[in-house]
Amino acid sequence: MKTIAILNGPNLDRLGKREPEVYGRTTLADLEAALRAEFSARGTLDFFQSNHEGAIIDRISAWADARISGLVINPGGLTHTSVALRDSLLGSGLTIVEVHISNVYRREDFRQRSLTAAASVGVITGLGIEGYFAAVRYLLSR
Ligand code: DHK
Repeated sequence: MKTIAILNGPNLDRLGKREPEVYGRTTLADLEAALRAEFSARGTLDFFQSNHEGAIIDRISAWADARISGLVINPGGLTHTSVALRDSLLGSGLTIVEVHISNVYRREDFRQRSLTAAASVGVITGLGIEGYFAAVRYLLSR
């Protein structure tokens, strides 16, 4: 069975409460339950959320060592700022899909640069939580 990791970065623990007009009303717990319901027959899903850059990088290293089949990452604000996260992703050797709930190209200029996207095979932005489903589906089908 393939293992797909789903990693959410800073502030995504507040999904459903945080700016619902931008990020929707689904909580992270509900999203994770819905992903499990959809995909658990086809693969093992391993979820992680942290507001701490170092904890995120440590987890990526562990997944890299475990040679999991794929990683879905929404790096939150670290997308636009973190060289360390970019280096971690590039060095992991993992197959990665970057997801953004909102369409970052319709928002502030600073959101239109992703330092992390170069580590991924593709980026999904603006499809709401559906982006996570599309990303997992893609990684399971490879
Ligand atoms: C989530 C965040 O927390 C922001 O910092 C990004 C992304 C966009 C999202 O759309 O999921 O800029």
